[in-house]
Amino acid sequence: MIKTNAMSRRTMLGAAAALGASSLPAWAQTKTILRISTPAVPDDWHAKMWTVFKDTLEKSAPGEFDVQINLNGSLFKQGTESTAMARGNLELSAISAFDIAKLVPEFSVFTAGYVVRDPAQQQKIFNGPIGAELFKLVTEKMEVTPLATAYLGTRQVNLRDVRNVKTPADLKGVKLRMPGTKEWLFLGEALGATATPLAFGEVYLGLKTGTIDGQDNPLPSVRAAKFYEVTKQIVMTSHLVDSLFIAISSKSFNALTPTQKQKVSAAAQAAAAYNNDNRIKEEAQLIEFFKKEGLKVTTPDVEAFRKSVQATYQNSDYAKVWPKGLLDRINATK
Ligand code: KDO
Repeated sequence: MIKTNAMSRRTMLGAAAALGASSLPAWAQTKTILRISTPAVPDDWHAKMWTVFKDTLEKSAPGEFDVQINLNGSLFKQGTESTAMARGNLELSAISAFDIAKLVPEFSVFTAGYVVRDPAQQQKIFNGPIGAELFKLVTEKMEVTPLATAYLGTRQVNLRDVRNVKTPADLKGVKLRMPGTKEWLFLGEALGATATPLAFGEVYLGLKTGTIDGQDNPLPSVRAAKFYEVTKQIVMTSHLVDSLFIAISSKSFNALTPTQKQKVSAAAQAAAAYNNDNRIKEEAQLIEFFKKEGLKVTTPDVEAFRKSVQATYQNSDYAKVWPKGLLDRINATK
């Protein structure tokens, strides 16, 4: 973890203990830098939530932290944040189930389409015993500590040209952009499309120029990243109730005092709650917005998508590493 002056941590802690942190002379004041990296665009809720994190922490622990927010993937490329945190090159990010599944295969159950039902169930799953068990594995295997679960939204298919899409067969041959890991590409193929890897920051141009035929993202991100300007249709497949886990490098977290740990966790919870409330509210209103913008919003045969996607996952190697009974426990979470 980075400190703003050269004084060693041990000396600082000794001095702080002797004097009480607030009575340290100005020259000895040090702030713990918390660098955040996210591919989120500024206008999306999971970008704005970091300001809530920063403000909450400034209020609860004045002068103790220097929170630095880096949006648009400007500090670390999308998908590289977990490794950066494990190495201690980055303090915080919001990582996906897909990022986690690369190192914790059990977690891939949450990359599968049509597993989590809605945002309320998502919160119950991750704030209950299932979350506790799986986050323990994350901390052990990834050297990052999950602090809160944010709802990224429910993913929908967004196409450049209008198409009659009722079942996965109707997406045959559609070059559907997915983030560039095999777990994401598998989801795109499970939807019936030809999955094409591309970083989030390149999607707008890809849609504009036609190097891809479509992309999938929750409606608030389609609005915030302005994908509606370069697409003509949204197919309401609702294939993934997506999550992002606010996580901190374990090295950084373990260097904090117990009180600081509690304050950082509380700030992460506040950030997630802000994101979740606003995103859920906006998600309910966006269909009208997109229609006004001239997009066709269509509803496919969601049951046909559900059946086909679920079967694809059940017959895959992913399902083989899902802990016995986990899917039943998820389904039983109400
Ligand atoms: C995306 O690239 O489609 C995705 O929605 C994947 C998420 O896991 C997350 O990285 C998100 O992009 C970014 O935060 C940008 O919104």
